[in-house]
Amino acid sequence: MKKLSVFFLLLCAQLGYAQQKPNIIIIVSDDHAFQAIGAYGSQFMKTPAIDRIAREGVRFDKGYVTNSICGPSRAVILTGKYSHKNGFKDNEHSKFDGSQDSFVKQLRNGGYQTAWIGKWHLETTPQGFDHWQVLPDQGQYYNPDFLMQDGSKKRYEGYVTNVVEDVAEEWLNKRDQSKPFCLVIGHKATHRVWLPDTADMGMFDKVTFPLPPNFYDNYKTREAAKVQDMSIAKTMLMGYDLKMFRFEEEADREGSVKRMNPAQRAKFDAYYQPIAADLRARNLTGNALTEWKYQHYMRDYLSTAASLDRNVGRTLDYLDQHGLTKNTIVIYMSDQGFYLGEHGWFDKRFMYEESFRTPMVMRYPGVIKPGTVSKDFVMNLDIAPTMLDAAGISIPKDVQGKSMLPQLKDKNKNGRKVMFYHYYENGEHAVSPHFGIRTSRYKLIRFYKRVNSWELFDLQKDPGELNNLYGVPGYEKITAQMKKQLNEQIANYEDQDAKDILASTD
Ligand code: SGN
Ligand code: CA
Repeated sequence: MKKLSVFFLLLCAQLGYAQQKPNIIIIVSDDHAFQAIGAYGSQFMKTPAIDRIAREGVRFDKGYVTNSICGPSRAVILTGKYSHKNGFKDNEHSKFDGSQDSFVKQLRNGGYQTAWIGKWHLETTPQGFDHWQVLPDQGQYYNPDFLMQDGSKKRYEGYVTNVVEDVAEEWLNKRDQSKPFCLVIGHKATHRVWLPDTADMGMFDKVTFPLPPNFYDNYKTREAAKVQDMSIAKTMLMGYDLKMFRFEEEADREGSVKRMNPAQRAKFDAYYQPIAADLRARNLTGNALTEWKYQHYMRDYLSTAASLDRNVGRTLDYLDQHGLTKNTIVIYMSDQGFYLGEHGWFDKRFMYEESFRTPMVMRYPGVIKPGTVSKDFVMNLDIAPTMLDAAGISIPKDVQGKSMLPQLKDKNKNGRKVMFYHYYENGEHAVSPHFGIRTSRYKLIRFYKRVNSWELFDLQKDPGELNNLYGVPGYEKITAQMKKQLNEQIANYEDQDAKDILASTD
């Protein structure tokens, strides 16, 4: 009898649990490299909060984006459609058409309470949310302004990553508790100019970081890589990026510094001024200067990431403290990957692994087994359908991504075999537009507009993507196979631009 009633209770709990729709929190950071995340094997720093999500859920080792840049990636996350379908192709000319469908609108129609807080960066203001409060454009690290839903602007005192988390928790506190919720938390960190919280300045000063093996890439055989303008040596600025000002006059002119209150500014000066003085005294040039820039870049970048992880931890703590952990899906991801000196670069955009791939971890108690490591190809394109699937809402036919849940629930189910990528912007950082595909072993890229060329890589033999095999004797067969698959992908996703480019040239 006793046994029976325990069984009955368990059954009821199970049924009740199954009927309740899961809450959803998606944390989207900016330019956060997987090379800087403990769960991804980082040697550089610890990220206990992101690692906790991975440990209690799944770490996607092959998470990718369809177009490696901020606004376009967010538009893909929202719509589950490629840039040519959702209309937001690049950061320079696109404006997001908020009247189109999004997974958040679908969730809202399905009874969810929805909010987007923090970095948004889609030019038009959000549509279809119960609540939003977003940073204008890229936002500011110190004392950020927010665009409010009523059209006003509100300035918050403090460091942006903490403030975004504060605002997100404020919304969680006042939400309607009778409904499930979907909250997107958009972080500015770790975007250029990698300005850390004053509390974290200097935390990596004692560390000397190893140079990536391809730091001194000569870009031989890769024309587009040669003409880019995103190198640590040439593009990274001493003042703007690395805060090596002549403090008396220059720092006051810099927007990000000018905003600081006197207490913040005093800490900023106390940290950066002696470093700038020391650097001046050393008179470095050539590779010595480039390597100094790399070390200083890494210190700023990782210190900025420390606050990001701490605030992800605050979100997880909030869920624990409010009894929400069990019934809330948590996703942590970046809008794309980032170069931490690989190929001599910072920034993103290229279809090479460091920027094409993005960190992505997900916790879904009761559905995803803790400690799962996924090696399936998944993309930011899949977030929208996955969330609809989790909420039991049917996925609209025109959504191009696929729910990740079937393969997470059943090891025998596989995801896609080929990934299609298309990057459009042809401006800042001089990265030529390109599209291409990646299979488990090979990558084929077609550059156009700025540079007209093909690249083929054997990722098994050349994971650093240094050796372009396109046109190399012996690779005809694989090239033909890859081109065939590229055409299939283009047809499948109905990318007319890519189709026209291939039709008009070889
Ligand atoms: C700014 C940055 C670029 C960066 C783009 C895109 N320049 O233009 O370095 O690549 O944003 O960033 S900056 O001088 O303003 O920092 S993204 O976040 O939208 O992808
Ligand atoms: Ca970005």
